[in-house]
Amino acid sequence: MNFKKTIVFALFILLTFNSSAQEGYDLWLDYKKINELEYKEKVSSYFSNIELIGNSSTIAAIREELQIAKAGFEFKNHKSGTSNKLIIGTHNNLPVSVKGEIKTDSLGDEGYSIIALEKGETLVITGNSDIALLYGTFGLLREIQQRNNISNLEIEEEPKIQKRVLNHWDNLDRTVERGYAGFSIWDWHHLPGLIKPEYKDYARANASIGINGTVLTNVNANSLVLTPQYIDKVKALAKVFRPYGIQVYLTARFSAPMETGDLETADPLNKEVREWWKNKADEIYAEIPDFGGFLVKANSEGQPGPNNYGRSHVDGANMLAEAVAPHDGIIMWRAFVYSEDDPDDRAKQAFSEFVPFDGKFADNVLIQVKNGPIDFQPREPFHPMFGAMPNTPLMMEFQITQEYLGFSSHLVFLPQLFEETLKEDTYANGENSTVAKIIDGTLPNRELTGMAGVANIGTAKNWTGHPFGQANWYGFGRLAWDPYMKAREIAREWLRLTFSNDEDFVQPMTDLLIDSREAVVNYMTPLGLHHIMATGHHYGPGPWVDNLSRPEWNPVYYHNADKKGIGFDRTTSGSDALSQYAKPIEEKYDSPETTPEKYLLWFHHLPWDYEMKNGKTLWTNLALHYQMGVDQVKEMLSTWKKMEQYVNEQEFEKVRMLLEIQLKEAKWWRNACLSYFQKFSDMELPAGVPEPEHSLEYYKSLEFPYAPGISPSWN
Ligand code: BDP
Repeated sequence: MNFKKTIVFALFILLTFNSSAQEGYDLWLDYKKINELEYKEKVSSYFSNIELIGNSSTIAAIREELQIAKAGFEFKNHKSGTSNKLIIGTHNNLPVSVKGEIKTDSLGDEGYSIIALEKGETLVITGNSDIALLYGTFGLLREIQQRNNISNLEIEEEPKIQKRVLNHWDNLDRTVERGYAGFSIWDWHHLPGLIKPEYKDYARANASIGINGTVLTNVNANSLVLTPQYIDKVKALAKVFRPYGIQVYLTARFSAPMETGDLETADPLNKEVREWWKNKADEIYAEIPDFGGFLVKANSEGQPGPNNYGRSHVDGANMLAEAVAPHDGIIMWRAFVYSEDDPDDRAKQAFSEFVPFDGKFADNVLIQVKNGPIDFQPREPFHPMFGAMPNTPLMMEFQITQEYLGFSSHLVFLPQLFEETLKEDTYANGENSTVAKIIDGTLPNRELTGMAGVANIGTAKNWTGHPFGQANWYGFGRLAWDPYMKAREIAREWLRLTFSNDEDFVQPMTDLLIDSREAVVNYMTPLGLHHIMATGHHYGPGPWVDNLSRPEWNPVYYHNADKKGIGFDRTTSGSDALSQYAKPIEEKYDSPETTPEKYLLWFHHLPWDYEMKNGKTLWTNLALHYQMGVDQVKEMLSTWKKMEQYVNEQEFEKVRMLLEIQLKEAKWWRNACLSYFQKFSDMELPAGVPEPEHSLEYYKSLEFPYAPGISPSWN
C-alpha cells in the first residue's frame, strides 16, 4: 500500500469505527479514551499485570472484556517500575497471600467484592463463581469509566433479586409487539447457523448491569417456538449467552399441546396434557440444560388458559411448574388478567382473581405482576396485589419499552417511575413494607424473587431507537440488581458512562432526566388520569374514544368526564377498588382532601370547580398541568442545546430533533385533551394556557395507520 492509500484506509477505519460509536451501538460500554494522564498512568499499571484465574468460558469472556476496555481506554503497557497488579479469581482459587484477607461467605453465588490490598498495590476481584467475577469486572470498569480512584476500593455487591429478566415481546416473524426500535434482534430464520455479533454484545450489555435472564418471545405466544426446529435455534442463543450468566426462557402458549402436539385438549388436569408438558420440558432441557423456564400469559386478552377448561390459574401454573421442577426451572405466571365478561372495574380484576389463590402455587412459581393495576401508564398507584399475597412470591413487571409514554420519540427516564413504585408502602406487614421489600423477598423472607422488564431493544443501530432509551434499559438492570438504588444515582452513572464525566454536563442532564418523567405525566395524564391514549397503537391522545367493543378498552371508561366532573370513583361510592389496599392507604385516599393530588382522579370523580390545595379549581389545575408538561419539554430542549460540546454530533442532532418532536407532541396532547375536556367543564382556559391551534374535530380526525408496535397477534 502506498502512502496515500494507507492514509485513506486509516481514515476509513477511523470513520467506520467512530460511526458505530457515534450511532450509539456500544451503549454504556464504549470505554472512552482516558485523557487524564496521571489517572491513566495509575490505572493502566494494574492492567498491565493481571492475574486472571480459571479457564471457563466466563473467564474467557472476562479476558475479552478487559481487552476491549484496555483498547478503549488506550492503556499503555507498563514494562517496569510498578508493582501494581489486578487479581481476578474465585475465593477458593485466590493466592494464599490475599485469600485470608477477604471473606466471601455472605456474597452468595453472584455477589462480588473488589478490594484494594497491600497499600493499594493489589486489587482483587473475587466472589464464589465465575459469573460473580464477571459482574465484578464490569463493576471495576464502571469505576474507571467514572474516573473514580481504584486504589482504595472496598466494594461488596450482591444482587438483591434473584431472577433479573428482560421480557422480549418479539414474534417469530421478527415484528415486536410494542417495539419501537426496529425489528426483533433474534434472526430466527438464520438461526442456528448464523450467530450475529449483536447476540454477544447484547449479552455483554446485560451482564454489565446484572441481568441474568431473557425471555425471547412475546407473551402473546406462538407455540411453534416449542417445536424441535425452534428449540435448536434457542439452543444456539443460549450458548452465546451462557458465559455471561444469562438464562433463556420462552413463553409457553397454553394450547400448545393441541397446536404443535396432537392432543384434543389442553386441560391442565388431563393426564396426557400433563405428560405432554413434562416431555416437552425434558426435550428442551436435554438441549439446553440451564434453560430458565416459561413465562405464561393465560386467559388474558384472548390468550388460551386453564379457565377454558373450567380450571384455575393455580391448576395451570402448577402443571407447568411440575414439568420444569426436576430441572430447576421456574414458571413466571402473569397476573395481567381482566375479563370481557366481568363488568367490575378493570383495576380490581387481577386482585379479585389471584388473591384468593395466595399460598396455593407451587414453590417454583413466581406470579408476575405489573407495577400498577391497569397497564404501564405514565403514572399509576402500585398494584394492590403487592400488599395482599404474603404466601406467594410476586415478581415485578415493569415496561421498559414506552408503549404509553411516547414510544421511542419521547425522552422519559423510567427509573424515576420505577423508583416511585418500589418506594411505595404497602403496609402489608405494618409501616415500611415497601414494594421493594415485598419483591426482594425481605417481607416475608423468601428465596425465589424476580423483576422483569419488557424490553425496548430492536435492530436499531443504537438498540433502542431513542438514544436515551438506553438509559431505561440500563436503569432497569441496576434496579433489578438493587431495588433501593435511587433514580438520580442511576441517571448520573449512566450519563457519565455514556457521554461525559464533566459536571457541567452531568448535573443539568441529571436534572433533565429526573424531570422528564413528571413532564410526560403532565402533558399526557396529569392528576391521576390514565389510559386516554388513542386506540390500538396507543400513540397520541384519544380521550374521546368510546366505540371499542370492550368497555374497558375505551378511554371514556377511565376518565368518566361529564358535565358534573371528571375522574374514576374508586371509593366505596364507586368501584371500591380502594378497599384492595391496606387500611392506612384506604383511609387516607378515601377522601379527595387527603389523597395525594398525583392520584386524585385515579380514585375520585370530582366536580370541575372542586377546589384544590392551591385554592384553584380542578379545571384550572388540570389545564396548568398540561401547560407545565409543555414548558418542561421546552426546558429539556433548551438544556440539551447547551450540551453540544459534550456529545458527538450525530447523537446531539438526533436527540435535538427528537426533543423537537416531543415538544410538538406535548402541545398536541395539551391541545387535544383540553379541547375535549373543555366541552364538559365549560370553563375558560386559565392565563398562561394558549387556545388550541385546531378544533377538536381536527384532533379527533388524526390517524396513524402504520404506527409501530402493533403485532400480528392482535389481528
Ligand atoms: C398491553 C399491551 C399488549 C400486551 C399486554 C400484555 O398493549 O400489547 O400484550 O399489555 O401485557 O400493555 O399482555
